[in-house]
Amino acid sequence: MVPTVIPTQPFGDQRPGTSGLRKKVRVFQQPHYLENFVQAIFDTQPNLRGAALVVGGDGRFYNRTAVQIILRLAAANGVARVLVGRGGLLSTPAVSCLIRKYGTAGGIVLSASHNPGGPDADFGIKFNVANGGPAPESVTEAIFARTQTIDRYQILETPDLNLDQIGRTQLGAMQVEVIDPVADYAALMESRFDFPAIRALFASGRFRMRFDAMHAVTGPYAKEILERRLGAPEGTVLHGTPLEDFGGGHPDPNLAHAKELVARTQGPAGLDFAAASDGDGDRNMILGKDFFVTPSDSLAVLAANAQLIPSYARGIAGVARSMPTSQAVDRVAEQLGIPCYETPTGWKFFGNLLDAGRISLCGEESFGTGSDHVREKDGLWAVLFWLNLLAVRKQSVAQIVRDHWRQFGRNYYTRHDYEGVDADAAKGLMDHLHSLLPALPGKTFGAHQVVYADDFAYTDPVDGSRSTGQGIRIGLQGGSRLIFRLSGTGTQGATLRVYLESFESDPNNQTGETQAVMAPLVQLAEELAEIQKRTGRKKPDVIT
Ligand code: VG1
Ligand code: CO
Repeated sequence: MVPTVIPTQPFGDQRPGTSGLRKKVRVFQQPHYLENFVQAIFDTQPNLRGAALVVGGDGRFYNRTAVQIILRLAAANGVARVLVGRGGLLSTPAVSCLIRKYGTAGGIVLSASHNPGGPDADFGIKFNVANGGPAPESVTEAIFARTQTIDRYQILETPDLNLDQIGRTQLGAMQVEVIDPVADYAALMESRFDFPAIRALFASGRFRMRFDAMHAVTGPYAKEILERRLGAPEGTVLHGTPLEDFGGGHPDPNLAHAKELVARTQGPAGLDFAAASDGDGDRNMILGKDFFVTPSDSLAVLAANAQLIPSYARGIAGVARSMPTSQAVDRVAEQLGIPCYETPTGWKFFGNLLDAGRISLCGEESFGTGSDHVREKDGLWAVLFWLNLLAVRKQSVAQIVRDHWRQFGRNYYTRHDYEGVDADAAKGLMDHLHSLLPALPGKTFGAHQVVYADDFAYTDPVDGSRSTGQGIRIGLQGGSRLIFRLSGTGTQGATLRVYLESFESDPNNQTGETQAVMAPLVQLAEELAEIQKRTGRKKPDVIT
């Protein structure tokens, strides 16, 4: 079958952000828009010719259409074989698992993660490389550069394939294999954790949990792993059917968007454990009875307890956290005598460290936790880690975290997001902060003395690549920090993220209410950044 060559013109706006190219569905629906971006991948990654590729997405609106288009482009560009999840579904960590297990040259993930789905909502596409992780900046920049000059793409003009039936078909010379999206991933999880111990926890009948899949991709994964393989009662998984619009909700597992789940953990009849994941299954939220575990604390607790888990019985090599993530894990690393790396926001920066064996666990404050088992953050993996921990330690979530604070100190932490801010105002605010930086060190604001103030830059210790302009970092005496960054995943205006962290080593002062404890730092952030004056916003849209 001879590919058709279609003339096209560049779209100016195809630069991938923190996690791939994210735009409104309507933008992706423009003629040639998706085709251009995918052709740019093939044009810049010649190793995909004759190779295998994994393709799948989180099931949101436009997922099915996009998968069909990508298959036709892949066939026309000489890809030999594509593994695609049934119904076009694959969670982000499952894509990573499949790329690694079957040694494919890469994968294409279709998702806008935690952003809403539907014809008027968001869509996204991300290219992952052969290690299973998001493409490094050098690759995403090359793809972007190609989108700026592209003048044609190649496609097969064929009818849609049936993606709902497992099995092999041909598309021109390319083989398409529709696979069970869950099986390989579930087997990987079973190999990493003590499933018999978790099964016994459920069988005891004294442990009550719910997992909220938020009508996104993790429903089928959680049902298979929690309810079938681990014997949790049917109904443990809530909102387990993936829907194109996520049931109208916001598939973002945090205190603001998973209110219903949080409520189920509260009061005398509250659940012992609850968890949720996001649109594409790479995020996690962990709740205990009357207790919320901040993602930063979760990473620290997992690192401190890793040896209780079969896959880490012999210890962990090192840890990494994104810059805005709290420093809780730093002190665990210090005590364990292992390295701790601080990377820019986005999972792609963990890839080299994981590949080089320098770290075993890593995480982000944005509900992302993961390890060397794949090269993406992994929501269900984190939930299973906690379940394994609860089964072994036989304590509640709250007891485990409070013990941790007593031993290592508590990092109070909060993130304030201002969404859909005028882009120029946001840029002005960051420029203003920038201009303050040189004079800040040594200055005192109320009880706070500034120790350092910089614009975070990172040199990858493995390949020496450098990333600059990764967010404003202001360190205060005593370990508190203020961080300001603009989001790289939004699809409308700018989103300002203000990250605040305050350290408390005294066990008698570790039970404060987070927002109350943080009030002075919130005020300092306002004073320095002039948020109200510059954005017109009196308060953040989302507090996590
Ligand atoms: C956000 C988070 C970041 C995360 C990224 C992708 O980016 O802050 O930590 O890696 O989303 O997550 P930003 O640039 O909007 O702050 V997901 O679940 O898309 O893959
Ligand atoms: Co996600």
